[in-house]
Amino acid sequence: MLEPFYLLCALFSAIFMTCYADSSPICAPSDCGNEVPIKYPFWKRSGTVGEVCGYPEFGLECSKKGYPILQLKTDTYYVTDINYVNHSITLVDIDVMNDTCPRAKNNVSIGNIPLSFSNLDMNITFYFNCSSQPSVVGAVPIKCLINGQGKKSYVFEVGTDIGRRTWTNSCDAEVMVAVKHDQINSGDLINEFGAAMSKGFVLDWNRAVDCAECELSDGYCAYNGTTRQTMCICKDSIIVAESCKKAAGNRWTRLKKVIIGNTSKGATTAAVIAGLLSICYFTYKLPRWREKYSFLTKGQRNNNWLCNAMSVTSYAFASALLTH
Ligand SMILES: *[C@@H]1O[C@H](CO)[C@@H](O)[C@H](O)[C@H]1NC(C)=O
Ligand SMILES: *[C@@H]1O[C@H](CO)[C@@H](O)[C@H](O)[C@H]1NC(C)=O
Ligand SMILES: *[C@@H]1O[C@H](CO)[C@@H](O)[C@H](O)[C@H]1NC(C)=O
Ligand SMILES: *[C@@H]1O[C@H](CO)[C@@H](O)[C@H](O)[C@H]1NC(C)=O
Ligand SMILES: *[C@@H]1O[C@H](CO)[C@@H](O)[C@H](O)[C@H]1NC(C)=O
Ligand SMILES: *[C@@H]1O[C@H](CO)[C@@H](O)[C@H](O)[C@H]1NC(C)=O
Ligand SMILES: CC(=O)N[C@H]1CO[C@H](CO)[C@@H](O)[C@@H]1O
Repeated sequence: MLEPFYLLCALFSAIFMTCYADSSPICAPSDCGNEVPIKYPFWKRSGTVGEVCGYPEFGLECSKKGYPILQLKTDTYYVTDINYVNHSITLVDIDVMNDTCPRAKNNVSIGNIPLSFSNLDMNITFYFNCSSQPSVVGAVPIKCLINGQGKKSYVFEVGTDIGRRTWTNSCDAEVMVAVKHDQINSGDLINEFGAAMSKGFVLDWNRAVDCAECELSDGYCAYNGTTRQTMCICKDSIIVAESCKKAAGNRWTRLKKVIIGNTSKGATTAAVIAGLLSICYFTYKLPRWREKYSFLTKGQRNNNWLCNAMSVTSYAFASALLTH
């Protein structure tokens, strides 16, 4: 008496995992332990081997404190927010977070990846350890950065550093960083830059050129870590080269991938067969249950060629088993 029930339970989970799953498990959301969700097109680097679901450059490491970390061309940043509605991420330079008098080391630079500065940002330029005081009216040194030899440092909103060449010549280093302009409320940059840098800046992400066709066909862009080739993962976990719309051909290669998936071949195949058996059991042996659970077999069966075909072919097999 218990046996059919075991069977049915196993079956139902199996069906949902194979036929009715609406996204690939390798595109599953993740996080680093804090409240920043990591979802497509971002992905978590740790523990990822082989295929990657997302944009190659959008892989995030996890810090010990639970922040996702993004490596840009010139520096490393904590990701403190990812806005999946507006397609923007907030980054804070790892070296400056919670530092009241931070000393930026590197120019901010995005490099050749599908990110761009948000219009929430402004750029500020630091001139560090200036030996002579350039003769610019109103230039006030940053108090907390005056060093032992009396060298002074200055900060300006980019474009307001009058006499730039003078500064460049008399200072040891020039560094430009981005902050959010709403963090510089009173225009008092000298006192507010520390807090502003701890709040970071915002980048918008754009659709990766290589991924356009895939995403427009409702797929997830992915790439093969070994060959570095882009691929497209469709909603039913099937992997195609470019577009899910073009994938109508070679059904059988795709079917093979669904069944074998990422689990062991034997177990999955067994689960699939079990799942199909349970469909048959419900549909043909228990009319009352069939009515109750008709939502399982009606719409979805019709719009999923794969499951539909598999159920039908296995019906003969199943009824043979059940009538014995
Ligand atoms: C997206 O941006 C708009 C305009 O900048 C803003 O009003 C909205 O709140 C943002 N959405 C979210 C979810 O942050
Ligand atoms: C910065 O300070 C905030 C608030 O105190 C804290 O939650 C966060 O973990 C700190 N970040 C780092 C990197 O220390
Ligand atoms: C930052 O960029 C400026 C000019 O764009 C350059 O002169 C300076 O050396 C750079 N600073 C660092 C730390 O690379
Ligand atoms: C800040 O600098 C970057 C890189 O030079 C530039 O692309 C961006 O447009 C600048 N942002 C503003 C608000 O000027
Ligand atoms: C500026 O001076 C401070 C203190 O002497 C030193 O730690 C720092 O490395 C100097 N910065 C540059 C860019 O030379
Ligand atoms: C990724 O590339 C390797 C090496 O060519 C290949 O063996 C593997 O099957 C590829 N993975 C996918 C999902 O195409
Ligand atoms: C058979 C196979 O490739 N199994 C892998 C499935 O994915 C996990 C991680 O998500 C790997 O640890 C397995 O090796």
